[in-house]
Amino acid sequence: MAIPHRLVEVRMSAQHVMVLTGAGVSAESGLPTFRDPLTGLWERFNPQELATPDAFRDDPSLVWGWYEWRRMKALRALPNPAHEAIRSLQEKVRRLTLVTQNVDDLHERAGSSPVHHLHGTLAHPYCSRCGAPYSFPPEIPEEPEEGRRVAPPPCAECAAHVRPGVVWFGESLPEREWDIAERAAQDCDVFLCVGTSSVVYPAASLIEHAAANGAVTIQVNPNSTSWDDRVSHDFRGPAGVVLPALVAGCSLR
Ligand code: BJW
Ligand code: ZN
Repeated sequence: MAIPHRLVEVRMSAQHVMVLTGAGVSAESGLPTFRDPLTGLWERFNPQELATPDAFRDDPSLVWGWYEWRRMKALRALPNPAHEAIRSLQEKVRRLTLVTQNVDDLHERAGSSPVHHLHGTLAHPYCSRCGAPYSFPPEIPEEPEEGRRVAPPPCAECAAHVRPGVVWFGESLPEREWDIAERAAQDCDVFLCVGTSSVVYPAASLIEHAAANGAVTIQVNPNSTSWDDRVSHDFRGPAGVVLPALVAGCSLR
């Protein structure tokens, strides 16, 4: 893919690149997105029944089983060329802040560090009553069938249900991660937005802040979003193809 010369210059002079990723960055690893027509999770599952605190209170085994199914899928998935390209960009630019809405650990497994998870992670569940962290047993269980109920484990401290370590609708984002993301959006001179529909707030406000502060904004997505006409550069294609091309030949510092 041909990358415009002007964009190469932008990267050469960048002091601080912020990367925000969404489910689309893991799509080519075989993990379904939420809102893609036909393949998105919300085509087959109702978010109100799975991704809210009320849903967990009403049917903890349904919700825990669904997240176990997703955790097993993520454990068996491998980072793809998009994750690798972001890792390699981190090595090439002066400063890079990587913020993800994803709950998988594919950025970490591609070698990126640190990774700021705005919506938590599948790896760190905690007690729904006292907040005590829960550690999964080391052995990887069989992948449960889609939609199968699995009882959540009891908390070792208070015996209440352990819940997935993710951020549901109506819940606050982790304060420290959100602070880092907000500050990076104010400070960055290049904002790279990859594989997100940019509809879930407050994460979707980050590109707004970066653009308002004069950052060059770049979107990588095979489909249209409300940002198509507002970004400085819109790359319409899969992240696993576009990002390696974007990062190739970029030698900075
Ligand atoms: C590819 C590709 C390829 C495909 N390559 N790309 C302001 C206005 C309106 C509403 C609100 C607002 N502020 C807050 C709200 C409410 C709510 C919200 O935003 N609702 C909107 C949906 C309207 N937000 C919240 O509730 C948040 N909390 C909050 O604001 O707290 C304060 C508060 C407290 C009390 C009351 C009110 C406010 C929390 C949001 C938590 C989101 N949680 C989820 C589930 C997490 C756990 C889990 O994984 O199950 O997070 S929802 C789901 O959406 C998940 C994702 O991280 C998130 C974003 O989705 P993402 O990543 O963008 O995925 P998709 O599927 O939408 O898009 C994928 C994209 O990839 C597509 O564009 C494809 O085209 C593309 N793609 N293949 C590149 N190969
Ligand atoms: Zn507890």
